[in-house]
Amino acid sequence: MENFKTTRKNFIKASALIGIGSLTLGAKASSFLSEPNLNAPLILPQTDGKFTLPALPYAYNALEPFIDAQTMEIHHTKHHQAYINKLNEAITLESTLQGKSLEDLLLGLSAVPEKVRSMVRNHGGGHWNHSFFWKSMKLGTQMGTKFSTLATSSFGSIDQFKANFEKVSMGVFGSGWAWVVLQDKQLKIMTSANQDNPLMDANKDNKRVPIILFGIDLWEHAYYLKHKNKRADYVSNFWNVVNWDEIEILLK
Ligand code: MN3
Repeated sequence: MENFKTTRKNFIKASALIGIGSLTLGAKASSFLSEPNLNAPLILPQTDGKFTLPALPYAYNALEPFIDAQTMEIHHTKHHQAYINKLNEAITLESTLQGKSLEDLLLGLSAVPEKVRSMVRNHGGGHWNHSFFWKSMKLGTQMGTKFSTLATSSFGSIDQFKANFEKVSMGVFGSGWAWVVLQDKQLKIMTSANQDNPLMDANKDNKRVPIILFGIDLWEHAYYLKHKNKRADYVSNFWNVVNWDEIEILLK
């Protein structure tokens, strides 16, 4: 297992560019990015042609009582590992993918050869989303001023922001994610089905790539052992485990 590698420096650069409203990625959709992208908050590289399971930055019981240790352990060692295994199968099947970071693969998804594209989408998305999700959680942090200022200007108040996020999360049908992103100097709430995420093909047509601040896994495997069918309880409890310190770093 290897540790997370963040692109803090790149992120600072991206945030500065967003600040003057001019961030677009120049990469062509038809080819993979040749440079690290400016605004992925997490870069997951291959090691010897394989992606590997990142260590959790805390113990399995670190998010108790809001997310239980058994859920965390199964989620990390079984579900997350399974996405990585399938993603590595895709890399084996298509040698042009070897050596690419996961962000490059996802940002240029439509350029991934078709025979493995859905594998990269589903399992590469699964690897990225879970790696980012683990980093987005920590017990006992407080919302910082950068985020609260943005939430107030974007949604009217913190309570309105939270209510919106919970409503959107409850509205995701089946399995998927809800995301909080910074785009055009505004906080936005986005959703994605399955293991899709806002990075996928975000460099296509020079679209402005949203900066992902955090997301919530809305698959039943993320909450069923503790909350059973009550997604609302899981979502309302999620505020207790958001890693606000990390979000302030992403907003610097
Ligand atoms: Mn999951």
